[in-house]
Amino acid sequence: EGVGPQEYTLIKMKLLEPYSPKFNTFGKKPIFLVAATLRPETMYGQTNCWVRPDMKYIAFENVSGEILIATERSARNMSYQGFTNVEGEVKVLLEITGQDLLGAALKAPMTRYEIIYALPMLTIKEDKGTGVVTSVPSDAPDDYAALVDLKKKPAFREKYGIKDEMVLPFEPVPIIQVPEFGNLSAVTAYDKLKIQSQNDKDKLLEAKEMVYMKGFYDGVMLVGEFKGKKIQDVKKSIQKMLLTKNEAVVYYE
Ligand code: A2H
Repeated sequence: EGVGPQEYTLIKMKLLEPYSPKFNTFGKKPIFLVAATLRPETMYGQTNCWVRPDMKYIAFENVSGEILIATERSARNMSYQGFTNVEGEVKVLLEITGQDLLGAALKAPMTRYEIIYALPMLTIKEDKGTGVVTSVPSDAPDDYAALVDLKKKPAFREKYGIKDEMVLPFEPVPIIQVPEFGNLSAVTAYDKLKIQSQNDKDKLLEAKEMVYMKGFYDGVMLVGEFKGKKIQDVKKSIQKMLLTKNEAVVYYE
């Protein structure tokens, strides 16, 4: 990481009704989980959203009257970036844990899956992004590892009250072709390194290093408006598309 602030794209994942009773106090205001990503061009491949069950999240209102859910730390940062009515001020409307969000049904931009679900990822860091992570198992080894953990361990699903239908129908979607890695880079790297679970830290780091540079410089879009184009040439355009449609916002930290 460099010396300057890191730019993230915050993807707005809309909470679908019926809401859990905890969210009843917000009336008709739309509610979004906001996920920080460095890879807006991969949003075509979202299969679910990740939250950490034991982590604290808050709900607060932005300048447009929308309710956003993220960590309090990130909400404070957002309040200095024009997200809230008063600079530096976050009015905490609700405190919840990741556990409370598990199984929530969401509508996310660009993905072919009409509804996706909030699922548990145990390796989410508290001091990065919003604490909400969007899952693209085709291209992110961490996401693929966590999805496989849920798919192959019924006890893990049960522990967190995750229903089969929130996990089993969701498969990695081929969205980017990378030379030597095919159209599901994260899956290729996961298999090659024989990764066992989301806790396989060193191998996951290695997997990420294997695919990222190559993906960025030689990856080609297989889907969407920029099909056939190189990632480095379309990343910004895809981000812009999301921003224009109000499906994402820029966030720095
Ligand atoms: B990325 P960096 Cl397809 N804890 O988005 C753990 N991971 C987090 C996080 C947190 N609190 N907040 C964000 N992230 C993830 C897509 C993606 C990402 C792809 C490929 C690689 C990739 C889909 N998940 O990240 O430390 C988010 O996952 C590679 C590192 O700031 C975010 O982008 O570099 C990335 O890590 C930000 O990590």
